[in-house]
Amino acid sequence: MNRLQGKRALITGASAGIGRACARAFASYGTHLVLLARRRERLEALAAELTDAHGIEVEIHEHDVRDRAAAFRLADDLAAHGCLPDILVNNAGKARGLEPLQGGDVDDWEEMIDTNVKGLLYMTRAFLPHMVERGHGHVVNIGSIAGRQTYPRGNVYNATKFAVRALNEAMNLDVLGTKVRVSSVDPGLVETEFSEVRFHGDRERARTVYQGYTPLTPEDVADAVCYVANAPEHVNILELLILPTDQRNAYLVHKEPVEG
Ligand code: 8X3
Repeated sequence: MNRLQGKRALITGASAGIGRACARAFASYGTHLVLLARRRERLEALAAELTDAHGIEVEIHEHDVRDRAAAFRLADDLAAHGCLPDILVNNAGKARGLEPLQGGDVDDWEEMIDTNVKGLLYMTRAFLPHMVERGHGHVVNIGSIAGRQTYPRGNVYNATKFAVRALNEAMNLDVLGTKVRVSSVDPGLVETEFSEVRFHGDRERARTVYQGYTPLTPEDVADAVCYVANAPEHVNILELLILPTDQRNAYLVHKEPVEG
């Protein structure tokens, strides 16, 4: 059953990877979209594609989730023109670096904490009150297996995703008594730009992360997000952990040797 048709979903980090796949998946259900990312040209192309294919309303905003004031301005703006989202997908997030903590780059840490934790908080603080006031809404946080188990050199990235898990739990406690739902979709290894960003643009190194086994695709994760969002209103899926079959925990991955 399609319970997503005619609803409106706001997705952060929508220009690529899991965010873009979520935009396409929601569009296929007939969900109107508010798409946010820093790369406007990519959003323009995506919006054109989805409007043509599905006849939905798509608005795009060049937006950096680290910009605290921008989150509140956007919420006011969307409220003013009647486009508040029914579903907020807190997807924007990143890993920077894979160094032992004692050798970590503090700028990398700041970027991860600002984006993955503070960015998610700003967006949630801006939009959750509207959901509570309207008596419905759904926040879907994109967590990670890295928020359930640390792995060597994951340190600060792990900490940010542990924070997302804690906040997902906390938001659930704090909206008790309302119909607002809060869920976390926690993927394992997904082939996206994630590793290229983590390795500061080193494509070769990034490629090896996904070699010798079949990682998740962004579409696999988007399916899970839509499943969670499409549940009947009395059903709140608090957490959904999704891993490739070749991965069984944060660091146990079965890889076949790669030729060459
Ligand atoms: C991304 C998954 O295992 O690369 O959050 O940290 S992992």
